[in-house]
Amino acid sequence: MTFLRPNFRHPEAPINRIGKTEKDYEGSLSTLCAGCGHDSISSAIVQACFELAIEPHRLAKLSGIGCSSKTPTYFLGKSHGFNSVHGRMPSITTGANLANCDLIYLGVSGDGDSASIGLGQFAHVVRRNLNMLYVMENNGCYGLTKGQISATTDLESKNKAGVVNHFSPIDLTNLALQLGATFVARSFSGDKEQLVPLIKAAISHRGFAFIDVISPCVTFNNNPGSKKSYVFVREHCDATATVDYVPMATEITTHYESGTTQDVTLHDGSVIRLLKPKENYQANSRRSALRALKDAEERGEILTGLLYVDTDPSDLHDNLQTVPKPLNGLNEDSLCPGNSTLQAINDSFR
Ligand SMILES: Cc1ncc(C[n+]2csc(CCOP(=O)(O)OP(=O)(O)O)c2C)c(N)n1
Ligand code: SF4
Repeated sequence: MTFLRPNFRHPEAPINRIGKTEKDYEGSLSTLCAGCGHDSISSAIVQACFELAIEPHRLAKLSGIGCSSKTPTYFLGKSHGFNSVHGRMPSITTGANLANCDLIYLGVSGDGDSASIGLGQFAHVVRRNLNMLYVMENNGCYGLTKGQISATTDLESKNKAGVVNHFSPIDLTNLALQLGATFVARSFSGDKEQLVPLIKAAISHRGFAFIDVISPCVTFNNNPGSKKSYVFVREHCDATATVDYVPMATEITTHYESGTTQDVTLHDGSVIRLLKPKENYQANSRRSALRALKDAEERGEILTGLLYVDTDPSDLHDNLQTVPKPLNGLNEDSLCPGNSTLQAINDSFR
């Protein structure tokens, strides 16, 4: 069996602004179970990066351990990659980002990786507002270790082995909002139309962007009684709005009836367009997002879409006032301030 993709390219495959086809954003052939939601997320990441015309060498993908954390092998084969230790993706990304602020950071994790062993790391990367996209591929179980219940398994949800969960789940979108996350969204692996614009907007956001993607595990948690099965999620999704992403410097030509859209302009000039937003939903209000999540939970629904965005946040580099250059690009002149400067610093302490 080979895990390499054939090199054939359709001669008329669409080409993006930098002359690349979607193929240039693919990775190795997936070894996940056929039908696994995680593969659909990889495909949405490929499409989003192709459409954003990202230079593959400008992106670094990082992950922890799990079926979800294996997926960076299956997309962006020409980008930088680091598969770390279970639950430790946030600290590895923090180190990489501080060393090189010029790359786009894309972290992939699972619900086990993020909400159990990695919960402490998750909390701190959120409050530091690290400039990254954090995708949690949420199947409500530990897929890689054969389907045990996880911390995001819904109350009274039953897995394939017949085990019913009696513990309160942890909702990481809710937690991220409370900890000060500056971009929070939820989506479903089976809804590429919603997921692709959310990924594009999250990559364009300067600061910590979190997307909780419900991603059914077909092997261990797709049975009747599971609240993370394809059928259950499809029947219980309720979106804050339909999302469209308009890149910077693109003329907005489509017109909608007034009151049916809400535009959110990000710091780089790109626009997240919310079509038919729910009544009174304000994507720039943390309070509105938390209330909407609680209301949806009480109705037994899963709230998806863009939940919250802060369009002008300060990220970790702003707060630490770091040099606006990758550390390996600093030369002796910038690293060594010279005797007179050192003398002045020493004198200031006398
Ligand atoms: C320190 C440590 N503890 C436990 C494990 C075993 N382990 C591997 S993956 C995993 C959980 C995976 O679940 P999740 O993050 O939800 O990913 P999924 O496989 O469901 O995509 C566990 C407990 C490990 N690899 N390392
Ligand atoms: S075990 Fe579940 S999560 Fe892992 S690859 Fe198979 S379907 Fe996906």
